[in-house]
Amino acid sequence: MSETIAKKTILSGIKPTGSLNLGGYLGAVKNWVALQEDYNCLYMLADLHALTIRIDPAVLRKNSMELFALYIACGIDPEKNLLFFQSHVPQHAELSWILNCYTMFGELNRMTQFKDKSAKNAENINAGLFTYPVLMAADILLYQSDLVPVGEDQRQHLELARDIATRYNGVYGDVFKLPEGYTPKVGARIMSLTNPTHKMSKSEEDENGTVNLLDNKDAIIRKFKRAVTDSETCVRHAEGKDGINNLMSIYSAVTGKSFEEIEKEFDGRGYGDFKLTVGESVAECLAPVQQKYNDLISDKAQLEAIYKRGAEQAGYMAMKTLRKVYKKVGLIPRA
Ligand code: AQP
Repeated sequence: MSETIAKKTILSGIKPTGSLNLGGYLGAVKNWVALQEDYNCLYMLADLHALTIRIDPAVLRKNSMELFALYIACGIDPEKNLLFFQSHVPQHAELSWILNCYTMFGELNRMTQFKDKSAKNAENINAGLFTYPVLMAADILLYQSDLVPVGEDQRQHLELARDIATRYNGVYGDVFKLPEGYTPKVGARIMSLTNPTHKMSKSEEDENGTVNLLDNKDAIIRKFKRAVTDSETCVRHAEGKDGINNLMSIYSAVTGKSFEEIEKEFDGRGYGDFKLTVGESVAECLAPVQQKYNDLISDKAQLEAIYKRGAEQAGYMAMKTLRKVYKKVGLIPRA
């Protein structure tokens, strides 16, 4: 058996609902880079998922190309991984419909992310927001993925994907592999700099709370200088010190230093000093990513060649599963 066949398959993706920020980078993309040697990795750009919110078409196009180039600029090698746009592989939407018919209303109604997101978007609680986890199940099951890196907020969706697969397999035989969650060795949940009890999110309204990967050095340092801390002056990781804990997590993720080392380094030094150092180290960490991004984004032909090849190869894998699924439920095979 060749080495490639023995490797496990991992699938993940990010929605282009905004610019990639430090949360998505440290919490997801940076870990993906570390996986590319040991797994068959499929990294999609989850553009269909982005449509559950109203987004200006020009903004969506810009975000999508930017995010695709950033995947590569962050170190995801298109020669070692499959990189593609979800919307370029129509089997995602096709399988999603079939799986909708094997998902119960009550199951979707229990999804806490649906409740959270509909509370935030009371004027646009669309059916896509409700069935989002079914499309996510289709994304995962199409490629017979073994592992899916998921943050805490996606864990319930992964459980649902397993339940849907189990239900389908129970009727038709073992068509879908049951995916497991993958927890990265180093995981960081990055919080907003101005509201450190909330995660740093693409849709956050306060731009000072979010550090985007393409922010320039001055903007990065300015945002860190304004970061919310607490009334102590001691850099230590402790309950209730959400702002400092978050800054320590960020500093630890970009430098590799442990919390203990960080506490020692800043012993007796004030918060101003700490915030400036964190800002500078983040800017330093992002400089090569930005340099590579600038080279890539001006080479549209190269990007197009990469996503075209990605969609062809992903489509080939996806079709194998979809053909089986269609056949099992009794649809006439395509001539
Ligand atoms: N702040 C974060 N800390 C750690 N990990 C994060 N991720 C996102 N924000 C953080 C991880 O990035 C991956 C892709 O996320 P996504 O864009 O598909 O969905 P999301 O988690 O809903 O991201 P946002 O920024 O909050 O988007 P909006 O505002 O549009 O809903 C996931 O693996 C996620 O865990």
